[in-house]
Amino acid sequence: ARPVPRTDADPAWLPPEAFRALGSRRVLVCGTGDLTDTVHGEVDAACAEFGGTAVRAAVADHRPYDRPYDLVLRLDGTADGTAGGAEHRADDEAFTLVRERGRTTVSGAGGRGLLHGLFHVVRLGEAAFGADRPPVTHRPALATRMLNHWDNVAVHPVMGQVERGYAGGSLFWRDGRARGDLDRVRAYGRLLAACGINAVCVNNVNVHTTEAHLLTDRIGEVAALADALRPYGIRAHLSVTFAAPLVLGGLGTADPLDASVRAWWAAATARVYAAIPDFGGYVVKADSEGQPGPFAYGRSHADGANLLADALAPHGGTVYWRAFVYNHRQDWRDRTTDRARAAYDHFVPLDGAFRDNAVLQVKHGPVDFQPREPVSPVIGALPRTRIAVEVQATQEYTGQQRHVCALAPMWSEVLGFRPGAGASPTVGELARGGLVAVSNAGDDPYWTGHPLAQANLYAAGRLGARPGADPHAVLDEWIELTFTPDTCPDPERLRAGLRAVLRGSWRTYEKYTAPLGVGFMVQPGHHYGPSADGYEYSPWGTYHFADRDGVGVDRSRATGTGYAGQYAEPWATLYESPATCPDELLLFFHHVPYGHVLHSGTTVVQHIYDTHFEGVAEAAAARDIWTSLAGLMDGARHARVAERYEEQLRGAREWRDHINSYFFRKSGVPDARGRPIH
Ligand code: GCW
Repeated sequence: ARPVPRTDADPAWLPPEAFRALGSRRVLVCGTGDLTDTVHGEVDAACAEFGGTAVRAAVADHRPYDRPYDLVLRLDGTADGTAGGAEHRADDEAFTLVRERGRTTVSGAGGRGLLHGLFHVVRLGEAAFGADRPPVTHRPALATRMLNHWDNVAVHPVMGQVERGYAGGSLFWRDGRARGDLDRVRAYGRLLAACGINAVCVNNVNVHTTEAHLLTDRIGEVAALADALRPYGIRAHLSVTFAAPLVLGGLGTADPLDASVRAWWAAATARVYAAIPDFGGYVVKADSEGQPGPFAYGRSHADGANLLADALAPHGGTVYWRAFVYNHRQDWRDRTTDRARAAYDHFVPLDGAFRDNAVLQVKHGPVDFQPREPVSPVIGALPRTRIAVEVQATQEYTGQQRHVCALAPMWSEVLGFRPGAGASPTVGELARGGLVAVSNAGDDPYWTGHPLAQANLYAAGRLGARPGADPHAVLDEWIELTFTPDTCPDPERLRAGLRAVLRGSWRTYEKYTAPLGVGFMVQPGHHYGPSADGYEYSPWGTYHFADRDGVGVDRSRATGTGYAGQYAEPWATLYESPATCPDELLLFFHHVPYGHVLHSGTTVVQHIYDTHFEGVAEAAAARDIWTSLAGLMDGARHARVAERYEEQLRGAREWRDHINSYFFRKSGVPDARGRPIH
């Protein structure tokens, strides 16, 4: 049995108490191999804690079945799933659960399936041992649920160790090397397995010089991390620089069609697989924000992606090629260039040109993880390309883990969106390449800085496995596991309080920040706090064009940048006109006068004032609910969140006053309700 990793970190959604039901039973674990050892270790630890018994048997031994077990966790077949092929197969991750004649049986199709089955039993708690349950097979809908860590090995002078990280240092890298004590990495892998993550990219997509070497002379460090994550069913991936043949190989070019470049990648990749036989593949940010790419050689992004796909193919690996390609040195005077259009314009013409093991990794919105964006039109527009959808768990633009912003409801809106007409597939169904989340975890004792931000990490895994799941149910699951309300004096009040502060938190955040989908009114550089014109005259392509008469970006076909025309019907027509465009996206698609009347019946400027006052009131109400929950949970955790709520409230007021004053001064229109505006 593999011992459960012990660390000083917060147990997050796997506190000992969550194992009570399982740990007080008679449990048989059947099977051999790495992942079965992990399952056995979990069962052992739980039974030691809660008085149950754990027995281990090999698959071939049938006698143990005669004894009266409450729970049998059984590996079917011989595929433990950790050896060989690097490709994720959802079938290996499936498990079947049945309860009959007083016994619950979980059979895993592979080692990963067995592990998922174990954590399913943990989630069910006592309910796993109640009434009979007919056999149900559970299989993750998306084969890849990946975390991208924007972690640097060497602390970057501007971005720090974790780019856009709000939870301390890196979980993987310390003092310029892979962490020596890997228990924290194992504990992380265990948490990820319990929410359904099966892939991790261990370094920043911006690959600096030190990090470039992970691919070659420092692959041993990546291998050590991969070894620590493997028993939790997680495959390691690496961000690589497209210029690797130049900076590491000493070649004179990185041209994807050059024979020596192709040979270099093939050889380098073979060495990666010699060190990490189940290596998942490469993540690449090319020709984006200064990273090198195929454009330097007059080649397309399909040429670039296929170069790496071909190097990975003999080993079963995948290249995740990011679609985040745009001009970040735009002239703000130029009204014809529209950053929102860029990914579609670059990649749609390449549909069908990518290898089968190349995945196009697309941010969920067309610009950059704002609190409100339309769904990227790229997602429905490349039917012959495998698409992965990228979301941002790290809260760069949603309060930087100082504000509560539960993102499951936002992600679930994205995943449920149908880019085509009628009953056409949802984004969750189109994401054949998987769901990728930029991780929000670091070496902070609570993993995510803000203890409630753990819910975002949890939801990334669960929604990847079940994109159609009810996001509130996912949050409820997280609440039950993390807070085990039944152990507190007033479980119903605790549940209700936690639901109240989480469920609406994204909408609350949206209300007090940039209005009606216009986005980016943040402080330049670090992106925390308001600055209405912070990016208005910058080269980054994120403008709102507010003047004395109105605000918003005209992205219509008729008079604007034409971006609305990148959508299929019915969306193209719906977004084209302010009369049909949904209120929450109005300023993303249209430039309208301040007096424009929304579907809600209020004018744009009055809506801005109203929502900003409401947003602050909602944040204050959430803070008060939180205060009232003291005594119903661990005191230190309560205190950490309480402290962050004070900062959230301060920040929300700052946003309200800044944005309201900005629009009042631009428009001269007073608040109909006479509230203080400065
Ligand atoms: O959101 C932006 C961030 C950058 C990030 C970039 C990306 C890793 O501000 O820090 O770089 O997106 O997604 O590549």
